[in-house]
Order: sequence, then structure tokens, then C-alpha cells
Amino acid sequence: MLTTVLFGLVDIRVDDPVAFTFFTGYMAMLAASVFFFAERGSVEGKWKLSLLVSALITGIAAIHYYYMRDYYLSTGKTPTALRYIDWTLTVPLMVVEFYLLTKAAGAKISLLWKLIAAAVFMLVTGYIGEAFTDGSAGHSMLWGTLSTLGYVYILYSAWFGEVAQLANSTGDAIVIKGIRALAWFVLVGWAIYPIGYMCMPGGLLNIGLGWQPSNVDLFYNIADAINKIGFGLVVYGIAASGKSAAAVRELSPTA
Ligand SMILES: *C/C=C(C)/C=C/C=C(C)/C=C/C1=C(C)CCCC1(C)C
Repeated sequence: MLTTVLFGLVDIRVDDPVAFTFFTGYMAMLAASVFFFAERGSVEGKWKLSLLVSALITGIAAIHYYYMRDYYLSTGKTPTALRYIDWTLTVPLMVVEFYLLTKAAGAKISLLWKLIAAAVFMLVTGYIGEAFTDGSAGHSMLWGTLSTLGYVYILYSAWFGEVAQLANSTGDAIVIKGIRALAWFVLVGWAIYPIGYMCMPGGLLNIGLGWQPSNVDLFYNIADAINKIGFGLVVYGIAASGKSAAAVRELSPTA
């Protein structure tokens, strides 16, 4: 009864890991959002916007998880539309982080637009692949491959392209290390999504392994928690190391 009032829903079965990750995902995003928002006040001015963006990413995700959780529990289905609405807002905000961190090194607004275009391309093609599937391998592979092109563009930029070069040109060890950490998230953390995608009917991993369509959500929920909160923590790490440098300067003005 109390849980029904608090959470407005029925029950989570103990043998339903998907429901479990929807709940923990929601709570983790909410907590992370509050944390990043609160910490905004304690970092140097030039990092405040980056931290606000981190809070927005996890905050927007928390709201979508609230609805996705209910959708999944009441229908047992994958909340594809809600998922992609969430991503369409949060992935562009994640590439904004790349732009903000390299802006001091001269990143132009055109870089931001290129990254956003690649992200939107990746998500629109992925959405077509999932939402309009006829269950065939051909459909799944065609749209999955197209989507991967957008992903590879962002990955390349973060590791070797404009983003990486701008980061290196700052000569700032903290920024270089931070961008490299974000690039690792894009390489490893973001790679979990295509694995989830391939679990759906017609996907390469949906080949009689006994996997259900809801395995897609298991992968997506875990990946979201790792990537959205991880990205935010890296940005926070960069901002907070600026704070400790400032504290050292204050303590020893001659240093
Ligand atoms: C917070 C949400 C994030 C970081 C979402 C990232 C999503 C992706 C990197 C999705 C990539 C996909 C492919 C590379 C191919 C198959 C279709 C997608 C959309 C699952």
C-alpha cells in the first residue's frame, strides 16, 4: 500500500532484473542530478556551465526513467519512444560537454553542430531500426549499420579528430586527461548500446539464445547509468581539480 502511494505502481518481481534496473536507474539519475546541481556552487566560474549540463543530462534521464519504469511495469513492453526521446535530448547535451571543455582552446560552434548532427543521425536511424522493425535481420542490420556511422564519427572526433586535437592544444593536463576519459566512455560505455540493439528480434544476438526483447532494456539501462553518471563525474573531476588548484594558490600566493 505504502509503495503504491509513493511510487504509484504495483510490484517488482524479484526475478525481473529489467524492472530492477529501471528502478535503480531512476534513483541513481535523480541522486546524480541533485549532486551535480549542488556542486555547481563550489567550482570555479568557468566550470559552472559544464556542471549544470551534467545535472541536466541526469535530470532529464531521471524524468524519462520515471515514465519508462511505469510503462514497462504496466505493459511489460520496451518503452522505445520514451527511450529515444530521452536520448535525443541527452546525447546532444553530452557532446555539448566536449565543446565546453575545448572551448578555451578555440573550439568553434561549428564543431558543436557537427557532433550534434552525428548524434541525431545515430539516433534517428537507430529509432527507425527499432520502432519500425519487421523482425527481419535485413532491417535491423541496415539501420544499425547506418546508425554506427554517426557513432564512429563522434568516436573518431573524441580520440583523434577535432575534439582530441583541441584538447591537446590546451596544454592543460587536466583537460587532456578529462577529454581522454570521456573518449574512453564513448569507446567502451557507448558500445554497450549496439549490443542491446542486437538483442531485439532480427538482431545479430537474437539467434535462439533464449533472450527476450526486454534484454534490450537491460543493456540500455546499465549503459545509461554508466555513461550519463560517468560523464558527469569526469566533468566534475575536471572542475574540482581546478578548485583544489585555486585553494593551493590561496594558501601559498607565491607558488
Ligand atoms: C545517455 C544515452 C546515451 C549515451 C546513448 C547512446 C546511444 C548510442 C551510442 C546508440 C548507438 C546505436 C548504435 C551505434 C547502432 C544501433 C542503434 C543504436 C542507436 C543503439
